[in-house]
Amino acid sequence: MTKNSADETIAVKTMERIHHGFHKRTTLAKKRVQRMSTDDMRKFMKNNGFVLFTVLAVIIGIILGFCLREYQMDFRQIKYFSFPGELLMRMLQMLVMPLIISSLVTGMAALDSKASGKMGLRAVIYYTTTTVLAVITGIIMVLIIHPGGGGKEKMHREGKIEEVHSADAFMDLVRNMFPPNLVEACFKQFKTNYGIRKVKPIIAQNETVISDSVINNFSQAMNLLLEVTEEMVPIPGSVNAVNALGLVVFSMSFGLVIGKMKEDGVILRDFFNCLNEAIMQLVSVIMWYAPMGILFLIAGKIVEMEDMTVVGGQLGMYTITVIVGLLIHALIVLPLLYFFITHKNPFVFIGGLVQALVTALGTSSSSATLPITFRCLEDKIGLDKRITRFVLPVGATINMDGTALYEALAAIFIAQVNNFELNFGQILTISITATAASIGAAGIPQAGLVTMVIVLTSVGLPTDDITLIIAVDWFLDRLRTTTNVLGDSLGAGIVEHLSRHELQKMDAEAGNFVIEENEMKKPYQLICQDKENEKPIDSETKM
Ligand code: 7O9
Repeated sequence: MTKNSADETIAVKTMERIHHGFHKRTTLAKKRVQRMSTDDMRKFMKNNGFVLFTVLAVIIGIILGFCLREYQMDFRQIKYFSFPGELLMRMLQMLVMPLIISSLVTGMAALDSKASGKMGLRAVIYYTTTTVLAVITGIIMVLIIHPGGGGKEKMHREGKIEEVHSADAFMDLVRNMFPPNLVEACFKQFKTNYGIRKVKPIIAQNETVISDSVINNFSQAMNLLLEVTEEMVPIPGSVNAVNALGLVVFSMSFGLVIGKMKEDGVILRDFFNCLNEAIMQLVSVIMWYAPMGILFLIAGKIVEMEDMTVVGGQLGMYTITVIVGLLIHALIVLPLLYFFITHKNPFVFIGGLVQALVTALGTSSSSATLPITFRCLEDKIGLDKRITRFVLPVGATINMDGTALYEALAAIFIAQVNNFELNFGQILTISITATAASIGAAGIPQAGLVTMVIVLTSVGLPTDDITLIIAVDWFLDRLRTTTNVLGDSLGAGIVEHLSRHELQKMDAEAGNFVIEENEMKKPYQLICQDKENEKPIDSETKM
């Protein structure tokens, strides 16, 4: 065969292949339209059936919990009863670490440093804006409703408060950003403890004086020895908890470097990409168990809770204030922000998130909910994976709108029960510390109460009064967590919208022409929503 005829054959074959591909795609498209009613209805039912299960689980859980309270189970029985819920928590937590590492590494590696810088900046602006808005909402609510009017004498107290030095907590946060041992970072966080050190009085340190005193005046020497005082000193320690902040910092830097290495980094990029896909498949399996787990988590908590008669008067009003504040932030402020930026219906978005929100309610941990949040955002809402992989873990670590709202509100409530008049400067201080505390919470060991102590000490409020609100904390934590998860997810939606041009540019550069195949993989809601999204492709194929 001559070179020319060989070229012709190749050209003809290529044409045939292109034609065949085109034909196949059009046939598939036609079939898709035909099957629309049956297939998509089935898919629709499948998706919504799942959501229905989850919501039903919450309702059944609440009813079952209240019914079983009558039987006054003992501690052992309650633990047995909560076992299926505990299993769900363990399964979710099992996936969190490989999930955040692999998603951050691939998420960062998929973006060049300029794009990731821009997106990172957008995410950070969103996080700070929404956190500040949350704090303002909380403060306005507590000032309007004024739940702490009647003093604290008659209020119920619960728990004990440990003393914390703000400077030490801040230094722990920075230390935790750089774990000296990555393996240890998976299960330990650095925490400053306090030890007692004996301090001699200055005069006693002078040898000659003390020996003279011993010789000359025995009782004077005894007095000097008795003057030895004790001092609290910081000593290094640790607590058993995942050092999320350290892992996040490491994974992001690692991903950025892999991205920079271009061809040389392909093996690692593929490895982490594959790891991420595999973990996400495990998440799909666990999602089938989630409704069952959530049912028992909620029922177990209701059976276990103390008698709620203590939640009368002021504590009841306080609870209502927090609920109203969180609802305003979650259902008005955040959706409005989403609407103004993206011009899309925020409630369609929230509708796709129901499972993640319910899981947050059941687990009261936004990090444990992270696997489900990923699934909802990528599969149901159809956000670009380059965005979710990068924005969600960072959001779960530093963006806690509900927590910020709660801490500012609680601090002012404690001021109110103490009849402590706060001036504008003090309210500003509370806002700033509450924002900072919510951003740093994941890096501060045993954050829950510690961050609250920091906020209170910043304006000189008595930290002991945290014991007044502990009785309702388990319940409000669940609502805060739900708000946190919603904030992170809407943030991912907003960052995706704002970054759409960069994403499209990256797609064009990567020469990706597989729009249709990807479109076909998307579930029902996504196809409907994508018309307004104008998002060309799914990132999966490019990585
Ligand atoms: C609420 F995303 C991960 F996986 F990287 C990640 C892992 C762990 C992110 C964060 C954490 C973490 O430890 N977070 C953390 C959050 C630690 C201590 C306190 C809090 C605050 O938690 C919220 C609250 O109490 O208001 C809430 N329960 O969002 O989980």
